[in-house]
Amino acid sequence: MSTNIFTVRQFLEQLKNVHLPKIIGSTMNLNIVYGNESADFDSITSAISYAYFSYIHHGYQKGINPIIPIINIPRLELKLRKDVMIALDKMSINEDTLFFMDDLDKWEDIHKGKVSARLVDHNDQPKQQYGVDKVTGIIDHHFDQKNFLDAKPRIIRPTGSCTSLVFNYWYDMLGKSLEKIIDIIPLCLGGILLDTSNLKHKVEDPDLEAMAHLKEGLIQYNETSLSNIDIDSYYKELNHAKKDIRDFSVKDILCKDYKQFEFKTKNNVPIVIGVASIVKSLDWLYKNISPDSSFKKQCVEFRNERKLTVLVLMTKKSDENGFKRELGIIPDPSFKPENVNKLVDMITGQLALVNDTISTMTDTEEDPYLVFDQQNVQATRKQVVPFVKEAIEQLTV
Ligand SMILES: [Mn+2]
Repeated sequence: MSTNIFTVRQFLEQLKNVHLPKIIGSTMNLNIVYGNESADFDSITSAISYAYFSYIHHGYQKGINPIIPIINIPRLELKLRKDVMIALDKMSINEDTLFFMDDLDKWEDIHKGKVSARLVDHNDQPKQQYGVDKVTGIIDHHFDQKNFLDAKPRIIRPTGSCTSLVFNYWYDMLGKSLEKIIDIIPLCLGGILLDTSNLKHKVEDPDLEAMAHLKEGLIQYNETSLSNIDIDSYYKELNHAKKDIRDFSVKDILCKDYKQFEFKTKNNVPIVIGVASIVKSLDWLYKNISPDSSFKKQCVEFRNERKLTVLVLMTKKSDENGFKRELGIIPDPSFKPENVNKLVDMITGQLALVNDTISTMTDTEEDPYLVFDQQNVQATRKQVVPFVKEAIEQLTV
């Protein structure tokens, strides 16, 4: 076993201590890579591994201007991702070693006009506040929005996890050798395992390909810390941590896996939709986190704080009766009930929504709170959001 492995932690420390001081306050470009705003395991892994692989590929000894991986949530929210914390801990990386939105906010002032981004796990136009001037690379597994057609690489195709695509791309670039990159195996492995439920769902060829190399790495380097990793128990450990929200506040739960979108109606009125993916059912939340009336009230507060037209909750439940999803819709009173009904009508077929319970908050009578069973259990946020977008674009409000 070679002893001169350049670890992910060493890479991050080098960025912080050696490279960033040279970049900040200079005329150099700020090169960043970031995942989608849910900042889930896959997004975080894709960003860190892209930057790490690129650094190794370009030869860090030659004083290159490296790519900085940005986790696009506030630093304080990382702890809500317990699955990520476990994998980082295996690599002796703590939150102080990483870079977040808060950091980008500080540097961006200095770097106006010089921020060059690679996008992983999404291919959207960068939000204005990120200060990105150009996008020079994309690796993603969401619907191709045909942005940045001259980006290199530009790899967009369906897979279980985006991590697989990032890994495969760089594995080839690095001459199909694991030797220099074995330290990042726990992170890449975790990304693929979580997004494919331990290779049981949504598995595509690139996932299998990446997995085969990662497994090879586990066997080949079994004298390192990797020897402790048993794939099945690692998956169970991560999956359990991901779903462990017992000590969270309502706001934590809404923030943990959240995305926000703005769509325009047919008559060009902007509609802001926030979609919170939640790993438990509403009944579980009412019982374990907050009784329903206060849960609902806090959802309304969240909707108001973020100035949303509609807050959407997507919940999950798995028991002896199988797997279930619920869809909660909490519109702002400014979004009239007849428009809410039209919106719901338009997505009901695609999502097979049934059993709606329309309840109204006790002391904020104007805030309706609609809950449906979503019988199309295959539809995750990746499918639900395009349906909602399509419906909104047909509305005249
Ligand atoms: Mn992803």
